[in-house]
Amino acid sequence: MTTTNANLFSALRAAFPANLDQVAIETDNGLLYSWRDLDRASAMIANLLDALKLEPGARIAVQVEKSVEAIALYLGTLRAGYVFLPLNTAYQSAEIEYFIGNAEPAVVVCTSDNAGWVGAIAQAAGTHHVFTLNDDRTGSLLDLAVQCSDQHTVAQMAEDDMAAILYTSGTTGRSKGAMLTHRNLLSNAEVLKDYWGWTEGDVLIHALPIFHVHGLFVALHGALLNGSKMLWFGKFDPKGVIARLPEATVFMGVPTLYVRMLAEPSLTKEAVRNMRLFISGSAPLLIETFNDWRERTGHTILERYGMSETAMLTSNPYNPVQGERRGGTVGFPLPGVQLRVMSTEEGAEGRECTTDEIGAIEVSGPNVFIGYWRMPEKTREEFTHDGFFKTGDVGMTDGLGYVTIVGRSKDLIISGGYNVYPAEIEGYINEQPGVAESAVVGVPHSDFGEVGVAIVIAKSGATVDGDAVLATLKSQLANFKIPKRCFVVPELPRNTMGKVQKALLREQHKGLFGPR
Ligand code: MLC
Ligand code: AMP
Repeated sequence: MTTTNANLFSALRAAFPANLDQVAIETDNGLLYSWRDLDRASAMIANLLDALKLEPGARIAVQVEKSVEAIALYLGTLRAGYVFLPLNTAYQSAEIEYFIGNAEPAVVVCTSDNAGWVGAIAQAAGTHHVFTLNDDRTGSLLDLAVQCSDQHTVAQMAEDDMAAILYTSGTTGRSKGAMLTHRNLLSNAEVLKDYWGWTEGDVLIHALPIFHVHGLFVALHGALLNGSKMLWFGKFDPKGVIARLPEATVFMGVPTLYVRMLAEPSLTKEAVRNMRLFISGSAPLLIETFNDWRERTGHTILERYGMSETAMLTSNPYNPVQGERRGGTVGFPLPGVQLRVMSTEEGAEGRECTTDEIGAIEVSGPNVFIGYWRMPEKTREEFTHDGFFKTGDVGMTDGLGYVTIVGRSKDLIISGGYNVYPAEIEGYINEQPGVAESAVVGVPHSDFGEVGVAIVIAKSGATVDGDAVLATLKSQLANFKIPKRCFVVPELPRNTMGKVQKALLREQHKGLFGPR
C-alpha cells in the first residue's frame, strides 16, 4: 500500500531541480549553495534532531540571524517532523522568556552572543537542548550536524500535523502562538505558485527577515516550490538589491523596502529590465508609492494581503486576463479562500455587508490555522460558529470583487511591516516609576509607513522624562516596538464613557514625521 506523505518538506524537495548541483542560493557575501547542499544540510540537521529522541510535536525554537544555515535548520525541522518556532532577533529577554515559557520547546537554537541569557531562560523552562548557530557558519548546531549522516528519510506527517508556530502579539494580554499545519503552508504555497505565474528560470531576490510569514513562507516557499534560485540578502540594502535586479525576475518586500529603493537614483527601467514581478504586502502600500514605482520602473506592483494565522488571503491579479492590479486594493480572495465582510453595526451582527459597505473581514480556507497554542478560549473567541476566522481587519469588497483594507478593529500599529500592539507597550510604560497612565498611538511616517508615539501622564507630584521612558523601554522590548517619541502631558483626552480618545491623539500628532 502506498501512502502519500503530507510533510511540506516532501513537496518542497520534490520541486528541487533534477540537477542538484545547480546553484540554489547565492548570498550577498558571495557564497554559493547548491540544491544538493540544501538537501544534505537539512538531512544532517534532521538526523541530529532525530538522535535527540524528542516527543512527536516537539517545538524547535530558533532565534538566529538570517543565514542559509538557518534555512537548512527550518527544512531539517520539517523533514524530521518537528515544529519550527521562529523568533525575531530583536526580541529581548522578557519577550523570549515568555515565548519559551509558553511554547516549552524541546530545543532552543540561538546565536553564540546570546547563548548566555537565552540558554539560562531555556534551562529554567526545562529545555534540555540548547544549540548555537551564527550567520558565519559557526555554532554547536553545525558542529554536531556535520557528524550526522547526510541521508535521511522524510518523517511521515498527516495534513493536520503542526509544522510551525508563529507568535503574534495581542490587543490584550500576552502573545498567542498561531499553530500552522503542513496543509496550511503547502496549500498556500501551491496556490501562490500558480496565481503568481512562477515559471522556469525565475530568480527571486530574498531580502526579508526569515522569522515571519513574508520571508519564511511566502518568499522562501515560493522559490523552493518552483526550484528557483535565490539571490540572498542577510539584511535589506536598497543599493545592493538594485544592483542585483538585472539578474532577478521576482522581488517581494514590505512597503518600506519599496520606499527606500525609490530613494535611490540607480532604480531605473534599465535596472529592472529582466524583472517579471514586484510583490508588496504585510502593510498598506501607499498609492503614491504604487504610482511612483510604476512611473520610475514601468512595473505595476502586485499588492497582496495576509496574516500569520492564515498565510496569504488575497492578491491582486498577476494575469491581466483576471483584471488589472489596482493600487490601494489588496485584490481578490485567492483560490480556495472564502472571504466575507460582516456588518459591525449594532443589531446587524451576522449580516454580510453589501458591495462597497465597510465591515469586519472574516476568512476560511485550507490555509487558515488550527488555533492558538494552548489557548482554546482565545481560539474559540476568534472563530465564528460557522468556522470563519475573524481577522481584525476592516475593509470592503467592490462590485468587481477587489478587496480594500480600510483599517483595523484591533488596536495595532504596523511599522515597517512589523506589528506593534499599543497595549503591550502601554503595559511596560505604566510599570515605570512615576507613570500614572499612558497611551500609544500610530502616526504616519514617511519611511516606516506608521510609527508609535507615546503620550504619558505622570502621577501627581512625580516628574517623568519622556526620553528616559523610551530608554527604559529599549532595555526591555524589541527595538522596532519602541515609540519614536514620548510626550508627558497633564491629561489624556477622554470620551463621555471615560475611554481614551486615541483617534484624537493620532490627529494631534499626525504631522510629527512628515507627510506620508
Ligand atoms: C527597524 N527600526 C524600526 C523598524 N525596523 N522602527 C520601526 N519599525 C521598523 N520596522 C528601527 C530600529 O529600532 C533602529 O532604531 C533603527 O530603525 C535601525 O534599525 P535596523 O535594524 O538597522 O533597521 P533596518 O535594517 O533599516 O530595518 C528596516 C526594515 C526592517 C524595514 C528593513 O524593519 C524589516 O526588514 N522589515 C520587514 C518586516 C517583515 O518582514 N514583516 C513581515 C511580517 S509577516 P534605533 O533607535 O534602535 O537605532 C506579515 C504577514 C504578511 O505581516 O502579510 O506578510
Ligand atoms: P501579522 O500578524 O504580522 O501576520 O500581520 C498581519 C496583518 O498585517 C494583517 O492583519 C493586516 O492588518 C496587515 N496586512 C498584511 N498585508 C497587508 C496589506 N497588503 N495591506 C494592509 N494591511 C496588511
